[in-house]
Amino acid sequence: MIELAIFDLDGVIVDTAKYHYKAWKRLAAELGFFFSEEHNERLKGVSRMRSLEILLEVGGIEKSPEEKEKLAARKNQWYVEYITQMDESEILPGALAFLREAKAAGVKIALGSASKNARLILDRLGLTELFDCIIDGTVVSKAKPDPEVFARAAEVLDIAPSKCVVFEDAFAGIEAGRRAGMYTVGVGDPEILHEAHLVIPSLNDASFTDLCNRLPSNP
Ligand code: B16
Ligand code: MG
Repeated sequence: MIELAIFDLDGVIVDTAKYHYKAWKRLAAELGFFFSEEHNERLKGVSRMRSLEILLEVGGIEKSPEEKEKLAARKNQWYVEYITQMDESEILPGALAFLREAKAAGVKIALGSASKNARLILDRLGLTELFDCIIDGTVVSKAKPDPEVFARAAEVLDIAPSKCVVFEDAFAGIEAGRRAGMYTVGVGDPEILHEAHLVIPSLNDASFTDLCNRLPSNP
């Protein structure tokens, strides 16, 4: 019986990847090279600093740790400007109904995101109140596929990992959920998310109760 549903943010509830891309592309342009959408795929679910390192690798550029901090801060300043303009209309189709259904089923809801801007995004989307617990990049030190972000949510709400289900769009996130000893539902491409217990294309038209009934008897 599931008692806690943990949701990744970017790619599951909202598509902030386009704003991350806009800001990273702008930074690459300042550094004198083009950063393609294909390159950007490698940044999904990855921490801010690791994302910058990948970007610099693509551009064949080396920077000192101090310069990297400055560049990451610069990118984040633009990114925050973009996401501050967001509103409820950017919640991905079906996500709100799905969250409400889970809540109505008596299940606790947590956020498990790598983003340090997660609270700002949830506020802009008007979703903060729905969450019983928010674990984001400001409180965890180890990035997915480390299970820390999901394990922490279960710990805070005092729920056994075997009673938790994680909703994730990134391969590393599914691995993190499995390593935490939880059920995992991949949201997106089944070829990428094949390690998940179940995969759905999006939260649109999905039923939380139905998905829970389809999970195996042990995670
Ligand atoms: P920030 P998630 C992740 O969010 C994004 O997928 C990833 O592209 C981003 O680099 C990371 O958050 C850190 O974001 O720069 O805002 O701290 O998918 O874990 O919700
Ligand atoms: Mg994600």
